[in-house]
Amino acid sequence: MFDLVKLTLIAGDGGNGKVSFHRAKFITKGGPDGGQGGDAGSIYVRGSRHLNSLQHYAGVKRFEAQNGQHGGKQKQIGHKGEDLFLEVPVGTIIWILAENKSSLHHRLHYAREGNMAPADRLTRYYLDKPSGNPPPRPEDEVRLVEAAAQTENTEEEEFILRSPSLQNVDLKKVKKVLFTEITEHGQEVMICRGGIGGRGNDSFKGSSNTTPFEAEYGSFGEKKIVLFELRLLADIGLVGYPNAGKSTLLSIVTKANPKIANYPFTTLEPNLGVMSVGDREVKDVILADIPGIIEGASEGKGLGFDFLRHISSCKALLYILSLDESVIFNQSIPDAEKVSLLLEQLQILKQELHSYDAGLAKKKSLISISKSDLYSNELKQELRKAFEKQGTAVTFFSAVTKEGLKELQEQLTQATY
Ligand SMILES: Nc1nc2c(ncn2[C@@H]2O[C@H](COP(=O)(O)OP(=O)(O)OP(=O)(O)O)[C@@H](O)[C@H]2O)c(=O)[nH]1
Ligand SMILES: [Mg+2]
Repeated sequence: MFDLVKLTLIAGDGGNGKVSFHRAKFITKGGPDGGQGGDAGSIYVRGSRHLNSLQHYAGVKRFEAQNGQHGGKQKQIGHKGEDLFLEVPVGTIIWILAENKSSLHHRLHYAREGNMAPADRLTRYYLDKPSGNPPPRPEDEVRLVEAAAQTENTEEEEFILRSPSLQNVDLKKVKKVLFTEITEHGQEVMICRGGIGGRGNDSFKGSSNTTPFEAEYGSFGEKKIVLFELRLLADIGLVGYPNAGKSTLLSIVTKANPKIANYPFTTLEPNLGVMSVGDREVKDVILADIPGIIEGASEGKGLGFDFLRHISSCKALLYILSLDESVIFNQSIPDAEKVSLLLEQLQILKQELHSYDAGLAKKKSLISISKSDLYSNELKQELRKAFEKQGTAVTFFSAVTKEGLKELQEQLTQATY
């Protein structure tokens, strides 16, 4: 699944102002007439409901908007550079990994939407003879976001900063800054502002300076290295150990067709399914089946837990607890121990979620025990009591006998309100 891409976005630079003087037959000492440079193109991100992955960014990773053209003689203003629009699916979150000075400046001082500051003119004036080309503008630089904002960098950040290109940066080591979230179809956000055109020498004339050799460089456009992250927009996240029956549940209550098998970590990437419940008023509830979580997932065990971001915007979670058949049918393990194993499983799952994101662990949640066809009535009774004692109701369900499924579907629907 293509749900994470790193892109380099470069807005155009503003065109330089021109230094020139009016020349015509019989006029040898005309006034300054150097035109202003054109404003550059900006880069926008636009939400689209017709997209459901970031697949279309698999190839090209670098996007540039047009520069503004330089100003000309006879007060000619340079052409404006064209804007660039990047379409992303609704649900895309945009992070900044690195940026140039004008982006940093803009973000720190004016980063309120709808409150666009005039682009900074950090490298401003140049002096020139009317005939020649302006001296080359000083180089722009791109730095890592957090590192640029800090006064002291760690050794690691220093190392990254020194790297000539930031292309090979390990994303896990970079502190990223949230830029925006695209939540609606048609939503447009300017992500890299184009530079503005520099003024030509015509703008610098005055009573004390009738022959200004002074003009402005166009300002730098914003450059950013960004991360587009697509989060699935699901109502309910299914959370459980590997092999608990999460994908099986999804396949029964929705039309989704996930891979199901009798070994752990069958599911490697999240699956979505739509559950339509209700007789008169049908409500669609989107379920997200994710890979299994084990103790130590937060330390990278199993498949880790990066995929948890897909359920971070869910309205509720369904914990699916399960015991291995070899445990359930093992006569030498007393029921009391099986009970505590399941109680403990819930604690571990919650802990792992908590270490990913404290908010996630606090979400509204339902507790269920899968594969109820394998449990004796006595054991079920004891489990019910034990969970109730802890203040949690537990629902048993089975994909084999269909026990509890209707009840569970109703509870899940209710939980989305
Ligand atoms: N007896 C019984 N077996 C079940 C039930 N539900 C699922 N299973 C079996 O349990 C095994 C695991 O099912 P999955 O749905 O793949 O489990 P999962 O939680 O998605 O597993 P991972 O993707 O590895 O995390 C499969 O062999 C299923 O056939 C059930 O209600 N009763
Ligand atoms: Mg699965």
